[in-house]
Amino acid sequence: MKPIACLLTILSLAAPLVAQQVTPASPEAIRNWQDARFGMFIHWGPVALTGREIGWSRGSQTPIEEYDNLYKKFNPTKFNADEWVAVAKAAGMKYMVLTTKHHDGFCLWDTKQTDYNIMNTPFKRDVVKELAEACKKGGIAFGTYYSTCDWHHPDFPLTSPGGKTKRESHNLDRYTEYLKAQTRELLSYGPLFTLWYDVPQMFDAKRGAGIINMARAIQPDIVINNRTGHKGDYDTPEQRVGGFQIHRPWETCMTICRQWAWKPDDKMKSLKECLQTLIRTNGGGGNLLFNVGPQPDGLIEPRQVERLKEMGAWLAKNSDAVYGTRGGPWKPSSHIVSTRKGDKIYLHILSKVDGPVIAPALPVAIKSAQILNGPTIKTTTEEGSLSFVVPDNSWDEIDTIVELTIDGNAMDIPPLKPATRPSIPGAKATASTTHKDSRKHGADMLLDGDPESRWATPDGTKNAWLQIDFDKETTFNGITIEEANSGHGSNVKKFELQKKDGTTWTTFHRGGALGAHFSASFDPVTASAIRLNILDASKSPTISEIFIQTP
Ligand code: FHN
Repeated sequence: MKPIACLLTILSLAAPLVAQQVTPASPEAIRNWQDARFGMFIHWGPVALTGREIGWSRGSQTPIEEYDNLYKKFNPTKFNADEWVAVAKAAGMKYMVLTTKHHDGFCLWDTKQTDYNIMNTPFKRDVVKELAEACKKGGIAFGTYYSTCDWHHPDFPLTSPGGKTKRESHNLDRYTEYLKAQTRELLSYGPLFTLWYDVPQMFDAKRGAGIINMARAIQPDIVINNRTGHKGDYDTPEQRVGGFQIHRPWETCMTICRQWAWKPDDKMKSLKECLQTLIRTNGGGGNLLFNVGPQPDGLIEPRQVERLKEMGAWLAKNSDAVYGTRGGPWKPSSHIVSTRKGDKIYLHILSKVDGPVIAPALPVAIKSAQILNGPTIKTTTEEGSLSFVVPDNSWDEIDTIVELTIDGNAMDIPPLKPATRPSIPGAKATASTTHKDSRKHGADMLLDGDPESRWATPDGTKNAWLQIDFDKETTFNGITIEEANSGHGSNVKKFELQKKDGTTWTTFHRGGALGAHFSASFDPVTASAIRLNILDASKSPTISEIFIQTP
């Protein structure tokens, strides 16, 4: 091949890669974003008038015509940006991300790109402007959520319900210019803490890179998530605590209730669930973006305000173990996660341990140890294990924090295996089938408390059962099942949970997918044994841990 032809071939192969290249966020900007650890997500818009889900209810529970005219009645007269900021600060949140435009296309700011915006409602006020100013005044960072897909916009190729309906005529390039113009408008309310894009239907890495490069040309230190079509600066596991990851920033986004937008009488998480979600997220190396959905009158629901205040009160006492920390050095296990900064390591013990707490030994000397804000404690390191005893009156039902001061920088310690203990003490696990390497992938791996070990099945297995025999009749009202190798999805497609009644098996829960962190709560069940019956799977099922929750 002639040299020029060879060069042209190389350039043509390299071109797509070059087109996907973006100017990365500065290390300082990433560090600042990670130090914040905890932020408020807000899903809000005229859809609050219906109490149904933002975007998704358009064309499903609410006819499109009705949904798209809600804005004409939207008049949240009790909206007060300073009050929202005060709620976030009282929760201990360091940043706020507002849905400026969700999949339904409605814009919460005075955009010049479309009339479908807040200025053409009875409210006639620029919510984004007021919130950006209130955040600045209140000393917390402000970021904007902006839906990459837009099921309302005539140029976007997909529409409601659920973005599954194709539009006859569309123009993605023209829509991309619309998105970029609106991004420029949002950046004008800045400097923004982050640009949080979402659901990049039809957007590939090249198109996403164009958005990122444009935004970074305007605000060089803007931090952008992984939902423009390009991987951006940070990952965004959703409605679950992300896995241990310290080489790339990430943030779990999760609802305080069940729905993203406001829903009357929605089930709200307990304080323990809220705080342990934050602690497990930080222990894995991530931020938590915790969502509220304000009411149609502009108020954040009082019970949610109260729950957030309770989180803030806990954080005020334990801030050293959260803000500015990073995950590790121990990888998380079911009952212990760790955070670290400077010469401090914080062990977060999330459920009471009878007897000594045991973890893999640190590779550095421990200079001192204490219960955070409490008594000093004695640590022992021998035969590769660190152990210590927590005084009986020091246990905290949500998180008992032990602060270790070490000789050196905690960030220099490589990741350590998790501190494990049996997830259901005294129980025994068996299975209908096991991978050929049963020593490594036997059913007992389910109960060892080590998220890195797993029960596995032979390739091609579509159904199997797991049985857990308790050491005595046991009553429980919840179960957590951690499916391994499931990424952001699930290989399990259908399952049922059964309890042993004498010699018969009775089903007490049925489900579809499992995933990395499946959990279910139900009326108390009493049994001597339970079974997880996997009825269908797309790949040979493999489960790393099973836990039960007792009333
Ligand atoms: O469809 C949206 C959903 O409504 C919500 O905004 C979440 C928040 O991360 N993002 C999408 C689902 O992944």
